[in-house]
Amino acid sequence: MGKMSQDFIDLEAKYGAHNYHPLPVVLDKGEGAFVWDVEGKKYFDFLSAYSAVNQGHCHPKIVGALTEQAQKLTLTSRAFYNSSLGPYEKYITEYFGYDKVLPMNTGAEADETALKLARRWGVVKKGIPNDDVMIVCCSGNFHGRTITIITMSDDPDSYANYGPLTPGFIRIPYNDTNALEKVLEEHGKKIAGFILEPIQGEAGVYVPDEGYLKKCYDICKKHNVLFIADEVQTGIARTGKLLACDHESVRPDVLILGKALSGGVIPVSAVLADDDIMLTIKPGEHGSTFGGFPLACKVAVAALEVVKEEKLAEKAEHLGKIFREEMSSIKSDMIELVRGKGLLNAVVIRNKGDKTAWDVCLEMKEQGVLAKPTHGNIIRFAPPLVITEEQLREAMELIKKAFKKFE
Ligand code: IF1
Repeated sequence: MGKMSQDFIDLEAKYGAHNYHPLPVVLDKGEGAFVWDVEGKKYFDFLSAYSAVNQGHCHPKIVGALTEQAQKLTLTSRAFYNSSLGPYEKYITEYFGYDKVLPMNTGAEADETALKLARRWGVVKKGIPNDDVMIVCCSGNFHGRTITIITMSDDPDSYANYGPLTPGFIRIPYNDTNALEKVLEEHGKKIAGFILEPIQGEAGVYVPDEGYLKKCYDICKKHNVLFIADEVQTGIARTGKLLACDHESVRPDVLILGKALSGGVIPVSAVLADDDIMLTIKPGEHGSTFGGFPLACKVAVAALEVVKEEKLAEKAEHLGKIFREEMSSIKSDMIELVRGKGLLNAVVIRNKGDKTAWDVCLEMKEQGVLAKPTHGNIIRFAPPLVITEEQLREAMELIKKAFKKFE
């Protein structure tokens, strides 16, 4: 560990909350698929800030949009109209095929907004008594860190010892359409929505069975329940299609986006829905100071244009296949299985003696590839979608060298 890196780590330890346990590397610069630490060492970024930098670090077109708007008008609040929001709203609703967008900032805020929309629709449109309205969620979920969102979690690290949680949620097993059918048969009348990740990221890139999304969608329609897709991590081309739901041609009733909606430049999130749902929230009933601010509007348009111009979904599809083939060819007794879709992949690690996934990540760091374990033994591999095939193959060689160290 270089002295400069240690100095930065010490500063964070002394002055910052200890709510993370980062890999011991101090990043200072990013460009495309690469990041550099303060000592100038170059790494392949195989986390992409949890799929927020799909377009690559500091994409010139996105940064250009940011810097140009930043010198003109950054924030007006929604107390007034502005010349960026309407064009952005038109662009993104046509881009994803919905009547309306409600712009927010972080993924958690977008998830909270989706939950409020679903509950509001349930009460005013489905006629569910206000105090009875329920939302169904899935075990293994991750939708953010607010108190209502952690209510849905079954991970004690997320929900434990934060006091009383929010009523109104039923959790069922993920990837189990019978469980959804059963809960809607029994309680469907008071259920407004079913929220899920099309692929569970934090749970370790848990890809559900083929047809799961479509079956869930059909069951929801049968019971007049909104199908709410949290594509904060799986959206924006990450899984080889614009949205992970596109793999099964499922159109969510409520679509939640975040992360790469801004290319990782500033926090931008959004909820998309049609008028029947979106217009149940009236003026003054929801919002946010920065929601849809001019800077976000210009950055998000640029970020979405990059996805199309650079065919990032097609790239993710093609390169993801290469990644899983190459990863599966590594002869290592620490590799239990490889799974994923597009360039959202994970390797389940079998401990070897006292060596764990964390040690593999430390060794990959030495080789020049950055990734981090989730839930202890699963390493997520998610490079920026702008990585070239040549760069991917070069990174694979470094990953293979890292695993060889444990033979
Ligand atoms: C952290 C996890 C991933 C998300 C989905 C909503 C949100 C997230 C599907 C909330 C955010 C981030 C949070 C980040 C690490 C990362 C993460 F490990 F926390 F669980 F990706 F899996 N829906 N996920 O994945 O969006 O409010 O963060 O903008 O450090 O907590 P946010």
